[in-house]
Amino acid sequence: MIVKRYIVDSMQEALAKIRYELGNDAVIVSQRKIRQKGFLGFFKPKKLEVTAAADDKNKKQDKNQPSKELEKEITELKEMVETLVKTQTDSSLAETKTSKKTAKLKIKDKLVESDVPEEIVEEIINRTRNKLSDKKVTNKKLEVEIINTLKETIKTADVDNKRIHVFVGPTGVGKTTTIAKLASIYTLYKNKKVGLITIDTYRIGAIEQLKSYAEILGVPFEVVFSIKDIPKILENMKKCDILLIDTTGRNSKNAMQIAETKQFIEKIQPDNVYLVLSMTTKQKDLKLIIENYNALGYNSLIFTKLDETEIYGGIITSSYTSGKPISYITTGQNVPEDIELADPSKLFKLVMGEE
Ligand SMILES: Nc1nc2c(ncn2[C@@H]2O[C@H](COP(=O)(O)OP(=O)(O)OP(=O)(O)O)[C@@H](O)[C@H]2O)c(=O)[nH]1
Ligand SMILES: [Mg+2]
Repeated sequence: MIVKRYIVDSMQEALAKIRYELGNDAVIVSQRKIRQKGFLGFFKPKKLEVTAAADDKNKKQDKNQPSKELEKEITELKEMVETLVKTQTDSSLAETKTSKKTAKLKIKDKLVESDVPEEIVEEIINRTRNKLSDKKVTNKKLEVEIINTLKETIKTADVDNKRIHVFVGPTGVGKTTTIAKLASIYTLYKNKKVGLITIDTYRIGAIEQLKSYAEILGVPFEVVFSIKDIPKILENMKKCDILLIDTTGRNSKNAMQIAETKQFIEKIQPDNVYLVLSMTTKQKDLKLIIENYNALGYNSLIFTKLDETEIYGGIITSSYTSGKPISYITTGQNVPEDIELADPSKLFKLVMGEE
């Protein structure tokens, strides 16, 4: 049996020493606080005296050779420290990675502020990233490229040279008013012979609304009550340079209504189908409308009521979802003043809040 006394500052220190010198099986025989010796001992903090005992066989064979247990513990400790360091490095690496990825892309904030749905924003950013051959681009470069993607997304189309135009879209977005504006411009400023047709016999007053514009402009006007009337009506209007055809506003979620309008369009065989969308529509709904109206094979977009909002993210949402060009934008109820040919750079500035 070996008995040893340790004067230490703490129990922790004592245990470490005992374990090291006497082994794991050592037992503490006693402990007490003692005052340090010497003149100044009184003023110094008390020390701890610990007495421990261990069997001879447990005594370390060689003070300089750590015991098996200690060796094991040291290895375990080493491993723990290594894992700790690794986890810390990993997480700080991950942090830098994500912070790089999500690091304030100003353009992203702009799009989100403009109510562009999150999934569209992410798609635009990912599409841009994939386009870049160098995957380790700086945020600055990525921003520039995203702006390019956005600019590419906003396409415009001049469909003035086409003859038969059908206007489709949800209820109340401004289809009839837009037709009246365009009919006035073609007649009064472009010297074209316009014919107005409506297949909207659904809503009370719809016929009269377009008819009154036709009368003011002095242009031919026809109502399609049934699909079978179409060939005859088109024949009646064969001398017109441009035919503008109004349709009933449809709830895009009603597939039956969409299918009904589709039958008319198939019979008319227009050169261009405009999908008329209001900028005041929520962008999640715009996305849905665009997808549901796909069945009608529209070629270009008209955005109305830009005067009624200050958030123009719908331009991106609609262009991105449809992939179709924008032909006109309308900015008020006045016929014919409040309509403009779509200008991509102006539209982009609107989205960015720079216009
Ligand atoms: N502020 C504003 N109002 C508009 C604009 N375009 C149309 N409107 C108004 O929106 C309302 C509906 O217009 P309509 O042309 O009847 O809409 P519609 O799409 O033909 O409607 P339905 O035939 O019922 O589906 C009217 O009060 C128009 O004056 C625009 O650009 N800005
Ligand atoms: Mg209408």
